[in-house]
Amino acid sequence: MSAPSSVPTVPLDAAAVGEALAAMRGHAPLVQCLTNVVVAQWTANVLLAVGASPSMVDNPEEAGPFAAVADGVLVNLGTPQEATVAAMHGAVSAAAAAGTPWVLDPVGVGGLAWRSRVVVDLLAHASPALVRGNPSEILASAGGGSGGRGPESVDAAEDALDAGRALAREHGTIVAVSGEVDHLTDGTRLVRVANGHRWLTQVTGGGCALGALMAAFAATTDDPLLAATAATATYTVAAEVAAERAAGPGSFAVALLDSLATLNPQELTEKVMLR
Ligand code: ATP
Ligand code: TZP
Ligand code: MG
Ligand code: MG
Repeated sequence: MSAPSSVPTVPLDAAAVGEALAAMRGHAPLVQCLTNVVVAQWTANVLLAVGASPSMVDNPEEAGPFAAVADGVLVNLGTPQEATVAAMHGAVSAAAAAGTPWVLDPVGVGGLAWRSRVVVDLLAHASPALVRGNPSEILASAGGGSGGRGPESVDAAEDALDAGRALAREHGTIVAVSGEVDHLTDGTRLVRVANGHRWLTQVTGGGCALGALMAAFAATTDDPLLAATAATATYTVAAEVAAERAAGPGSFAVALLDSLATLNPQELTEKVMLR
């Protein structure tokens, strides 16, 4: 399968964010997810709803060959086993060789020693297009902080920003720090996305599915900072629309799939709050 052609690099503004959504839907990128067992189904549903094509190929025999034909790859460390870590290295090798963007979500690093070494090894293996995590995970990935509370952050996004910039520069990547306001940086430029809803924190995989969306947008957008911004904007604006129709986290999760499917580029451009 040939990789989808990318949209040209465009200035980072609200109109470019809407155009990136249209381009991503136009290509329906094949996104390989090596993700955790908690969020796999939710992640696949989010990708399908938004118009991408998920495939959870995460065993050591098939992960490399599949990454060679996928359009984007997600590596999420939420529930790592030795076999899936071997599969991650195979996928990262093949993605790097093919020039396919891969996204690292270092779930739970810092507080847990073995997966923290896995992150160091993966980052040494090849540079991801994007690293996406909560503030504690970004601090730990840059070699600092005290670790989160399992997959949850104990730090604020602003406090992880310097670490995020350093990590972005060291690996030539984009770093996305989640929170009430998402902070996205390439080590120089900074974009803040102020959309979202607190119910995203009460649906498991609220952050993990965003990493998969970033892989989808990175597959079809030349500028990875724009890809990260458009993925975040799509997810968080859809969350705001969904929250208007929902009574709590359960009905919100269902409504979020509906609003991801119906969100159009013009509405995204009108509602995104870039700071
Ligand atoms: P954690 O691992 O701590 O759950 P995460 O990075 O996996 O964090 P969240 O911090 O829950 O995921 O972020 C997922 C999305 O939810 C982000 O894009 C963010 O915009 C949104 N979000 C998080 N907290 C809030 C909040 N208090 N208000 C509005 N939106 C929020
Ligand atoms: N345990 C290991 S991974 C995981 C849990 C609960 C899911 C974390 O999802 P998110 O998106 O970081 O909130
Ligand atoms: Mg969360
Ligand atoms: Mg998380």
